[in-house]
Amino acid sequence: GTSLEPLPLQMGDRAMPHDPATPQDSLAVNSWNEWDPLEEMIVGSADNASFEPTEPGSRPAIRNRPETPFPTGPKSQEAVDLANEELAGLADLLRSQGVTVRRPGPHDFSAPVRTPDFEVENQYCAVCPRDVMITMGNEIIEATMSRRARYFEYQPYRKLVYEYWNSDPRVGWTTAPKPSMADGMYREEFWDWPLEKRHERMHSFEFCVHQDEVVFDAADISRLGRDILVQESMTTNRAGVHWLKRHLEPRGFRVHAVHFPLDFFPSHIDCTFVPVRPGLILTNPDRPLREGEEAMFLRNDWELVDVPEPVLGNHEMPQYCQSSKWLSMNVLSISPTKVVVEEQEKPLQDLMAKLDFEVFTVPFRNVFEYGGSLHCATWDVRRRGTREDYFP
Ligand code: DAV
Repeated sequence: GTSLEPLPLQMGDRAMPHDPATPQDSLAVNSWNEWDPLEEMIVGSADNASFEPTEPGSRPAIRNRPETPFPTGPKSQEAVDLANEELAGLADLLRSQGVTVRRPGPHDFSAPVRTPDFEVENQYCAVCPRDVMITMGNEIIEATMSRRARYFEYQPYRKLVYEYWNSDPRVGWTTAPKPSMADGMYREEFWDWPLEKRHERMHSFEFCVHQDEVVFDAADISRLGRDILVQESMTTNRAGVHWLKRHLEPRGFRVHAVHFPLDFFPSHIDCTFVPVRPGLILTNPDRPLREGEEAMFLRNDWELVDVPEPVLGNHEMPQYCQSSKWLSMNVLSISPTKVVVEEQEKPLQDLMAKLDFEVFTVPFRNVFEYGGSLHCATWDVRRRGTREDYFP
């Protein structure tokens, strides 16, 4: 009978960009890179945020006062309100540019998490959808995440995901396999390595997570059409890169692991290597790409441009912020000609203007203590455009 014949539909056939019968642009979920004209965006929320707990994958510390214990439990209402005001400002700016803005649903981040393998006293926040959610063409992928407090961070986005998924049978939805996050998944001594040891080991790309289980945060991924970059980091291991390769390559993508050996605490690619339009990537002068990995860009005449020194030094960042001063380069593209830069980052604004961008600014420094800036605090669900091959 016909039921035993192989299915004619290949995995990669769903809404493939070069099938003229399928106009991708009209799908509810469609985003193939970091810069195409933005149509629909999720902007994070600081509602019910808590301080990130100390756990094997994370050792939060107060800036300039590492001996003082890091606060625990819910953030103050004042800190939540200040961040929410800036997130609302970004949402307003995007709306003024014709973008549909959606927000995460409510979630009690002060609640503990207990699984068969671990227990953690509270969760974190929904300020940075970028860390957990990613649109890969017409498919939504939920990352495994790398930290216990973030195990259930997909939940505030589920209502939106169901809505997109129900709205169109061509919209894909995949959740990556959840790692155990048991003690054995982590290399706890990583946190105590002296600087010399980090320096010695900088080409081994071994951080606080072992290689046995699949681990990745979505924010270690950068999308350039057919080509997908994945940074090996504290939050993404080689098994994570392999899972992404095996999931995405049958769907017509090419996955490239990338490395920045001088970053001794790498986490998330979007303060390090930031594509802003076809042919142009903003680079971090402190974190050069591993030798050889720039070849695909140079071969295709892409320009790598170092950003200027951030306005704030590392010691001047907000006291509870665990990210580096390079949040300055965490810019958000509205289109290949329009970019949003943090209000006080004048040197970077000037560079972007010189590179022919129309530069928009919003204040965002009260969001920094939640671990991100403009790119981190967003998740693009729809950008007008199709999958292009920029690296033939
Ligand atoms: O350079 O400190 C911060 C990115 C957080 N989402 C950095 C990475």
